[in-house]
Amino acid sequence: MTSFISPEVIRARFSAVMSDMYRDEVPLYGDLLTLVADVNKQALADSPALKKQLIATGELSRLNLERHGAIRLGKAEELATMRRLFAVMGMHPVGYYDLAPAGVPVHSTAFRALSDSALNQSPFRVFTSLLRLDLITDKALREQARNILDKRQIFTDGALQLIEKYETDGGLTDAEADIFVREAVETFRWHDTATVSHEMYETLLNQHRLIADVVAFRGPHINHLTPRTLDIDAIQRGMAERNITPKAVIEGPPRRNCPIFLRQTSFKALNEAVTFTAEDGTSQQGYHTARFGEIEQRGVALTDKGRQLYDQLLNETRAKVGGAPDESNADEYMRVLAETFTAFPDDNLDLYRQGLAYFHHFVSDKVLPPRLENINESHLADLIEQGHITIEPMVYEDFLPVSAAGIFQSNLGDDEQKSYDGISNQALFERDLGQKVHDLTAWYEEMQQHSIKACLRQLNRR
Ligand code: OOG
Ligand code: NI
Repeated sequence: MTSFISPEVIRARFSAVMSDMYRDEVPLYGDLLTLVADVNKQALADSPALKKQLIATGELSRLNLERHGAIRLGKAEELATMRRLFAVMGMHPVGYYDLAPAGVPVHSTAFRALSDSALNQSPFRVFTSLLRLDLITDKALREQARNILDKRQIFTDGALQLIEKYETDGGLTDAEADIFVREAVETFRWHDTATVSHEMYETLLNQHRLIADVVAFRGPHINHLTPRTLDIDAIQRGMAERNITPKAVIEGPPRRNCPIFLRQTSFKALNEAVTFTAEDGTSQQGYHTARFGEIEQRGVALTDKGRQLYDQLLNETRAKVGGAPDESNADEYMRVLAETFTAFPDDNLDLYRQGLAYFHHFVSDKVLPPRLENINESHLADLIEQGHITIEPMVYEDFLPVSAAGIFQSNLGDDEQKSYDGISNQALFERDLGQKVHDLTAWYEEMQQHSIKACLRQLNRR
């Protein structure tokens, strides 16, 4: 019998190969990794409690492997095939993000592993956007863009064959997995030649920079690869010291004792030389800005109730400073943000009791077992109160639409703040994708229930 290699191993290999490729292509990314490794080491040395937490949840061993990337696709078939490609690596679509209201003509999902143990083996994830050509107002240009995209094939024959093999056989052998990784990574590579003329590029650019980024190239080059830090404020300072200019504000919530959701910063996109090809076949030199650097700090996943409070406080902050933050009001924004978020409880037990965040549950080995028959969920609050069960934050594995829009915007140029009114269309996205996305909140809810049930079973056995 042939033995197959686990999707977790394929994903880990792919993530390492992708990281090496991106380091070769964007040397600044290598500098960021060094900075992040230094800051993380320091943060762990400074806080034994944080280290203990990350050991309990299994996150410590994955910390230095942790990355997310982002790509932007041009057509429905690309999205459907991308789903199949990621499935080979055990990555599945979670969540629907509509970026149109924030002025970015895409809708997106994130491909990632689904189980706790799979995530801890390799947390690699990819924020994947599909361009919404329907939001191009100029009908002739929309057709032109569609024709250009129709002609491209972003996957290699080798990758397509192995995806099919995986689907029919139910797995890949070790040797096949190596070939698959080599072939799959080709899709994400940077190309310094465009598929269109410089004139066409400019026309696309004038509709939206993002449209040019997708339509003018042969494939969906990975546009950033984001390592995870334990202290993003230290990173923001460290970037400035190394003469890497960070974006004006850190996206997401302010600094807190109990980090929530996701805080992200980035440095501006690189201006890269590109060769364009005119209609008559002659080549023209030009530039394109697409790729940038990003770093993130992850905190606890919030419940719907927590997310509502988060959105409310973020909106209040924006209203107080008069809109989305930029270079001119960065300090003011960060100050108002911190002040406004004092309304968000900043203690794990408070977050838990008020149902604002999700937690892992563990049976404590320090406290004698409770004298109770038939322990069930109604005892949970008391068990936690008395220390029989301890809780640790469940890390947020996903993305935030407002932050994502902020990251897109800061790298596209500040001139593009318009918003699209087109209807958000998850059903259309899922039709193009070829399946429904996993519901984001339901996923955390299920994980938390799973951890509670496991604890109760363990207590009842004693
Ligand atoms: C994706 C931006 C979203 C994040 O971390 O929120 C993202 C893109 O620029 O293509 O990666
Ligand atoms: Ni990102």
